[in-house]
Amino acid sequence: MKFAEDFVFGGATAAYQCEGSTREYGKGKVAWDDYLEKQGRFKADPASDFYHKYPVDLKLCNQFHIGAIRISIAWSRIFPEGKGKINQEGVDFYHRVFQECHKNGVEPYVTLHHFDTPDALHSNGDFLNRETIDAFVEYAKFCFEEYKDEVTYWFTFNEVWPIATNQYIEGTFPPCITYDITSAVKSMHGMMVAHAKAVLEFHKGNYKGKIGVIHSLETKYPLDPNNPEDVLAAKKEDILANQFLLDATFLGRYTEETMSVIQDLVKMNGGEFSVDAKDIEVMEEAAQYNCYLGMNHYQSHFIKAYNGENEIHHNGTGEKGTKKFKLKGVGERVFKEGIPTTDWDWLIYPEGMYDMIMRIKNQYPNYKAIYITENGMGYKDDFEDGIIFDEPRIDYIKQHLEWLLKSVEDGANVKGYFVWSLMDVFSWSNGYNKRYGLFYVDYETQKRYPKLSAYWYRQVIDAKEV
Ligand code: BGP
Repeated sequence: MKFAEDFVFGGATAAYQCEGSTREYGKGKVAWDDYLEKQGRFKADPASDFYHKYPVDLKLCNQFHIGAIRISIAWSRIFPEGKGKINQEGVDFYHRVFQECHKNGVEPYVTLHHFDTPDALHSNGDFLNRETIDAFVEYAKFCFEEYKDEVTYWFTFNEVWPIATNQYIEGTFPPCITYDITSAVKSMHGMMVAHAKAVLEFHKGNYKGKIGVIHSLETKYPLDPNNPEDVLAAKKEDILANQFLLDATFLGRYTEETMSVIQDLVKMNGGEFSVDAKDIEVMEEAAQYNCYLGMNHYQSHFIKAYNGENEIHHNGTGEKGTKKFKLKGVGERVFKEGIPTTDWDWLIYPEGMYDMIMRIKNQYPNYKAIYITENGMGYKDDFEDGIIFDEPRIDYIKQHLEWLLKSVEDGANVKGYFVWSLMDVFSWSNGYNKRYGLFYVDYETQKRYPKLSAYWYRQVIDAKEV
């Protein structure tokens, strides 16, 4: 089977991971700035210096027939304090980037929030604070209007669950809180209300473009499907990480099943969670105006029941086999024989992507369209005289594209696929040895080198088959 003529092949990036110039040209502070400095492992400057190198990266897209790029706008470049005063230099920068995209025949798919709430709002509770929701909506409105002639495809948030879990459960993103399921749930709800309000503004503004949200969706399988305890553990993790957000996105409310699991988890955590009827009104109204879902997918999980103490270890160095994830009363993620992993212990199981696409199609038939907005493989690329043989990455992407095609064959409306990442970029909790790019970045010289995967991807794009 071939890809449709209008299937979109892209490469993905995010502002903080590629731009560099984190405190230059009027950009306001984000929580990461201080956090990374204190941690002292690595910095986000100059990263891939996209702030200056974007013409080079967009030319590479053009040369390699990559027709779309995911870019995020750094909120604090536009509103350094999160709201109020506008930084014209930041506004102009994105105009230049979008114009360069179009000059190269590359369609920009633009995310408004990719892990980088301005520090002024982040330090005040981020999306646990209603003030952040209001500020986000103002920022979104500003961007819709300002870039309406240059941007057609919008996403509000990138990965609501990873923000919540990394900030409040796993503690790998600032403010680095651990095992606080209640705050994770509340912040997800806050972001989904912000998403809904932004979608309604977009609709009201009658813009010609399209809008949606991006979720990281990982399929949760019981380790032993015949063990009811494992089945329940997988169900709980799925509801917490996936279904809560899919309900909010497509139904605009949380089903009874979702709420009962969420309430149990929150209670076990010693917290409380209630939903304002006004939020539901807004979310329900907005649910019909999502034009598509962005789905990031890297891995699936096999879960077994776990009631011991919390124990999470993030493998942020690439030392294979060091990752641990045991969440009390939810479950333990385990390796499964026969399923390969990356050096960072991410399970390579492309069938999981297919299962998730089909689940959305069946459970939320109003989903309209899906774009795989991120998929790719973190790998310690060998660089020998400018030649990078990244066969494992090619194999990873190939398998995922094959399963994607199978989902299309089985009736799912999947419109596009973005490799994470276009070029090598900074990785939030891993730094620079975890590379994902189609293009290798020599961080010393900022020179780009196409990897074998870039040549392979071009062939797929040209042939429209994998
Ligand atoms: C997603 C994020 C990206 C990117 C990617 C790879 O969760 O949207 O920003 O970083 O994952 O993750 P990592 O860099 O942690 O390996």
